[in-house]
Amino acid sequence: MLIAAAGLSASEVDLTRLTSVVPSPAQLAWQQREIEALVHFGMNTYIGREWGVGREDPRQFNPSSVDAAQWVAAAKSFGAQALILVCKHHDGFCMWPSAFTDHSVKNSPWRNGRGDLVKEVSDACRAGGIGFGVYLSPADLHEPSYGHNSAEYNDFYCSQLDELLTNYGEVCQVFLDGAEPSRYQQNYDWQRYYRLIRELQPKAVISIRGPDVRWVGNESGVARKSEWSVVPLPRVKAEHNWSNMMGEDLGSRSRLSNAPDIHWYPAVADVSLRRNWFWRPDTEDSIKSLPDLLRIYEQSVGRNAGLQLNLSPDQDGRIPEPDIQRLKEFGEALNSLFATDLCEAPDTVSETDSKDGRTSIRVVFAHPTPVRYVVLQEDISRGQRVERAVLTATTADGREISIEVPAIGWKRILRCDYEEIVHLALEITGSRGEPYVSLAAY
Ligand code: FUL
Repeated sequence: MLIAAAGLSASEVDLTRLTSVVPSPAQLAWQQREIEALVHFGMNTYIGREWGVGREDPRQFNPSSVDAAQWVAAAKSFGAQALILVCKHHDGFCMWPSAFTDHSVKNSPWRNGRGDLVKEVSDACRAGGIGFGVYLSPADLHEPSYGHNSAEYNDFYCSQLDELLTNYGEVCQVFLDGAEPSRYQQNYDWQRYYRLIRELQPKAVISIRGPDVRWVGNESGVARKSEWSVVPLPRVKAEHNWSNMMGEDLGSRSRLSNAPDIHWYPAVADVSLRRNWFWRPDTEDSIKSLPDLLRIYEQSVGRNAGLQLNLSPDQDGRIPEPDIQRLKEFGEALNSLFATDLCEAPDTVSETDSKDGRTSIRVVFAHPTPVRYVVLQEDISRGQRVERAVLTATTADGREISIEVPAIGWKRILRCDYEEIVHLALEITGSRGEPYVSLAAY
């Protein structure tokens, strides 16, 4: 249910300035996807390292049974709506036959040197009806110009971007990783990269070291308690290289009030299903448990961030069976936990109310009802507005249980685990203008 309340009075800050910052169409589409799969598979899968050094022999890459359709099915089984493929990691080994380097699948025995993983995976994503994204590591330890001749390397990097963004159909995300595995200093021409990406794939978001989606700041899949999508950038836009933001408070009203330049810049939380990003032998015991995955979902998607869950195909090129099983359990759990909104039951009465600048939503159940989750959402096409709210549940025997809600954004999932509830009330006590909020209970 949507509520549109009477306007709240503006205080010391110009609230319209804060609420006028809204997502671009590509950012909105990205946020609506909620869950994405990331896939790390490459030279590192064969050498037992997370970061290769760039001098590996391409002949080591020789999977016997790469199965992109299996990867896409695994991604879909837990609700991922896009798959982001590591096309090149920091070691520079390309998973497509790039014309600009010899360090690629074309010099491996895989498919007799005629393989193109980017093609196989992008085709499989299209066939499976999910988005396809590319991770092209800005750092490249194989390429001689990297860190030695910045201008030359920038040309090289743009040529590779051009290949990936021209030859494989629509791309929904370009993931520009932030790691710097070398002591040499490469001066990346970020503005040139962004211009090229915008020109070739206008619907793609540019994430991590890009202007559209920021890294949440950890690799555990956990967002901040208040995750703001409107944030100040430390320098003027033209100069800023959109570095990661690590502080705890990125977008409170006081942080924004003196900032000259504020942007819609939502967070993505990435995490691997296993301990490592790339497959390693003997790591089956590190596959996250179902309760771990549900907690990660609650603390990422449920805290106004996107979730990117990484899958690690093994040396055969398949995602191992125990991983497949766990992903399926995760997807089934999400489907069943969030299947039916209790507020939609025919005998449930819901109403919204606005008095003295305060907005509330009330839900009265016809019978005492167990409520495991309450899910709040803002209509983010009108910006992120709610700063504070309180959810109060009344039990069948008249007790009241309250939860403080710090921020909402795209989605706030509150884990309640209430047994017998007759009444739920959400009171919005702080907002940057009229709140547009929906409430669902499961
Ligand atoms: C990091 C990289 O260094 C890791 O290897 C991995 O690719 C992760 C997603 O991003 O910065």
